[in-house]
Amino acid sequence: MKNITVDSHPFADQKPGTSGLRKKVKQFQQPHYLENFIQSVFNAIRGNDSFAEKALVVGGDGRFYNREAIQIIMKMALVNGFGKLIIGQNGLLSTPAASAVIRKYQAFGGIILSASHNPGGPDADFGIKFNTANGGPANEELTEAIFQHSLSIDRYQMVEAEDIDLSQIGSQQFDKLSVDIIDPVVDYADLMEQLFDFQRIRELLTSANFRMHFDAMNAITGPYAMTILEQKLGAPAGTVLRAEPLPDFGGDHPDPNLAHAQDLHKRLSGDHAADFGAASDGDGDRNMILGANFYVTPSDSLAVLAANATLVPGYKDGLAGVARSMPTSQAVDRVARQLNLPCFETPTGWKFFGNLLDAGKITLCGEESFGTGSNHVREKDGLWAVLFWLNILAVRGESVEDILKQHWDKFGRDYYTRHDYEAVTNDGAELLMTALREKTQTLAGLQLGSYQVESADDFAYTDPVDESISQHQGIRILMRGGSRIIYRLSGTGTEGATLRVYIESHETDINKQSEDPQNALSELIDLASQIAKINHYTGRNKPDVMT
Ligand code: VG1
Ligand code: CO
Repeated sequence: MKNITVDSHPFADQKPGTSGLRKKVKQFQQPHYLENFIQSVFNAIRGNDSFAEKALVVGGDGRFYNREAIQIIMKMALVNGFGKLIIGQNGLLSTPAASAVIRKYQAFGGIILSASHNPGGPDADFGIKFNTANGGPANEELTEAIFQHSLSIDRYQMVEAEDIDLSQIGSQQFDKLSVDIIDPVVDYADLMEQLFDFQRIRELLTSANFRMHFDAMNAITGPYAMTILEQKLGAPAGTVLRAEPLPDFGGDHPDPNLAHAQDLHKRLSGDHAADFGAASDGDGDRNMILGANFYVTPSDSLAVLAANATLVPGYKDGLAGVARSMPTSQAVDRVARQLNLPCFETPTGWKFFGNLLDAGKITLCGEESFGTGSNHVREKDGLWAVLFWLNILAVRGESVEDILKQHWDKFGRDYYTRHDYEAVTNDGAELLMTALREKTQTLAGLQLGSYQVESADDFAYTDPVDESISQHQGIRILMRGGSRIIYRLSGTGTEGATLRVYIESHETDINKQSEDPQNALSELIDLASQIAKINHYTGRNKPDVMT
């Protein structure tokens, strides 16, 4: 084994986005690209004295290039002074499990290899992110420091050595570095068992009149769902669909929405529909919830979990507070108001919940993008949300649809949709946002069709814990009565730009709560494209994806 220092040169594009650095696999495979980024991470976190004593957790969602990347990271960690690595068997760890493992073993932090819901394979996407000791994504200050290091890096260090075999659980020594290979599921499954009433969920899942399906989308949650749902909770064999993690996710997008989970959707449709359906994404942090012939928006899901939290053992004493990302619908705000709980509105991206969770200001939080989580880890957690729902269903003994309808009856329904315009030109997208930003100054008070603009701005967030400020987090057009139109550009894409338009409106009339959201929101949808001149700037006259 020989230590080497490799001369390198900076790449200008290693700025982490909403959730780490995401690029095409081909880009990561260029000489020095991955190594530069890892060295930049190590350079940014060096100086912390626990570097050598504490462990670094490493794992990923199993996508193409996961194995190669882990070997490189190990060889770099050794020379960079780490004393111990904790690695999921075969290099696998879901994002929420990585967070749980970092916390449980009081690790220094972790490196998660994933591009989440983006497709995988030699021509698709790869990603890396660094999580800190609380188990959560690095904050903006740290990701910026990593980026700055990447702009000036001229060398990195590693050993020349054979690859390590990651297939056997146990400890081994890699020169001075001890490497613990752990079962990727056990610690996570234990944590779930502490939070939820497994006995009651087991009764539900084994009863003759309840049927569920979970679509793991050929991604990382397969082994977790098999262990927890089928083995521990007794769900019938075949409950988990597409359970084997594949490096290319079977060629599909591991993105839990109706378009990408068609088989699941079919099983939840029609006269013979199953009672409950759920899916998770590539790295296991997202969730989609379905009832028989019924789709639950992620924003509503968060609100229902908050309203029913005390039915679940892990939350039986109530919630400290809740938070949602700015574009997420205001459904949870209504629950918070009723329960007299603090409710926070953060920018998009899980990293913004970290301080609120660490400070004990919130217990539950979520995003419209199929993300829900709590203070049990510092990432959003797909299977956790599924178990939360199952626990509620087991206690209430009602259907998903009935639970939602009662919820809307009590709080009103927040009609909600997100329209994505994918892979538009960067220039067009930037011009559109710049023009909108200017326009916000003239919109207040205007009557637009049946809506009157109350205020418009570019969302800025001051973190209530450390008072750091994050600007330019999305254009908000707020109407009288609470309807909203929001625009922002995605920070996770790898091709051109993606414009996201979020549209919502509150309906308290119980007789008007069963419409298709696209119809209920049609006037606002039209307004949204006129105000931003979407066709003019992007050349598109309809979105690529509507959720
Ligand atoms: C998207 C979602 C955001 C989420 C992020 C990471 O970001 O909108 O809510 O936190 O993905 O999720 P963007 O910048 O593309 O809108 V995941 O499951 O990719 O870790
Ligand atoms: Co994800």
